[in-house]
Amino acid sequence: MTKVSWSRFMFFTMLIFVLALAACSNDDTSDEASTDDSDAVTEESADENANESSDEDANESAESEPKVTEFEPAFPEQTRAPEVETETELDVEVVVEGLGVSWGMEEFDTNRLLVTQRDSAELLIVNLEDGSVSDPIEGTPEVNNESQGGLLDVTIAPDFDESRYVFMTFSQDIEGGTVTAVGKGVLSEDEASLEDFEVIFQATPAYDGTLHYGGRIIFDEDGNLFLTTGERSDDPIRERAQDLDAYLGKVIHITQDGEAVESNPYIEDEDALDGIYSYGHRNIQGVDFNPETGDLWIVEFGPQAGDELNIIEPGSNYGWPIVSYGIEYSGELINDGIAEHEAQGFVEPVYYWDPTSAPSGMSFYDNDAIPEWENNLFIGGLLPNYIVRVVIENDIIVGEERLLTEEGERFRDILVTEDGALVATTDGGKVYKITAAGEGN
Ligand SMILES: [Ca+2]
Repeated sequence: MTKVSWSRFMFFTMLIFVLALAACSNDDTSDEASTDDSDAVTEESADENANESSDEDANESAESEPKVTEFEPAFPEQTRAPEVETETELDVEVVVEGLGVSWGMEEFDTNRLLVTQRDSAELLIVNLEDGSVSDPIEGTPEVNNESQGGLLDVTIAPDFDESRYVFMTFSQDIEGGTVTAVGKGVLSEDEASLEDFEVIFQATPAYDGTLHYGGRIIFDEDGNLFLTTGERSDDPIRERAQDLDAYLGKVIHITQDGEAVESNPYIEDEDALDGIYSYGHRNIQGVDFNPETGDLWIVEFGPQAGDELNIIEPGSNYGWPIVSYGIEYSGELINDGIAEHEAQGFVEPVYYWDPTSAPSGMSFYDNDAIPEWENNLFIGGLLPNYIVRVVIENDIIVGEERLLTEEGERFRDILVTEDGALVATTDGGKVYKITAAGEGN
């Protein structure tokens, strides 16, 4: 054997060794993440990974965990923004504990919140000043409360002071399975019941599953509702996120009677559903208007990694499940394993998380009580358990912070009160109130 061929032999031996190592590490990843396709399992997997750390990842981003995927962002600020830290001293108060999964809330009267209970389908009134909780309000709808279903979001009509209309979303049993539904009722003067509750919209088609209902609602300045849905998770139903004849995986724009808004992008298209506003979404559980630009922002729970923050444009396609910055829970690539959106004709997310931030409800801080927070975005994280604070300049994410990381709570919904308190509800049944120190009461 000549010297040259011996070195070639060694080269190929080493190559095989390295490839074998790479294959093993991929297998480790898929073993940890496999077994089921529910978010609960993803979240557990994220937890298992939480104790690993990587020196090569030690940078200035708020994310200290290694990436799950090998994807690169489309632009540098699209992920892992520099870490920022709140300088204002904060009071963090648990106002209420002992509730169930508190999925949605709305401040309907100064420092008094309507709070939904996902599993028991109860609607409660929480008083932020004295910590009192009302008896369940009568007249809430029947729900399917299996797995991720139940009573979801709640909001009030823009003219609530006169009409007393309360709008709620929930998962509803209908023929063929379950749907995300929107209903409304009138809150009685004694606040003890919702009267004349009626369903105004169902995000059809029904599907025989209990995952990915989306379910956030928010009013626009014209008094119409934006509703977010999920794509029902399973393969192949999730592909319906791309179809304009299904309300799955969509942002939907409807009137208070559940009719499509006249200016909707597909109102003239006979093959598309009139209520659709944007499509190609996975499971949108957070929505708010950016107070600086007036744009509608949403956060969608990704697969394994690939949670996205998106600015919603009417008639646009956000790519799921064709492209994603995440991977399957099994560790396999999604579709053709393409992450970049724009080159494929889809809207790039403003920002994404790898590994997951498990995003749920969100709210912009449209208040000046904590000046350094003004116009920042706060997002509840389910697991990892923290509240994400995002600093935005010209629609670019320039900073990220994780708050309440030591509480061990799954943060389900976020709200900013008229007084500027940041309120967070949790799956563990707590209501947190965060204020500048000394200004809580
Ligand atoms: Ca996307």
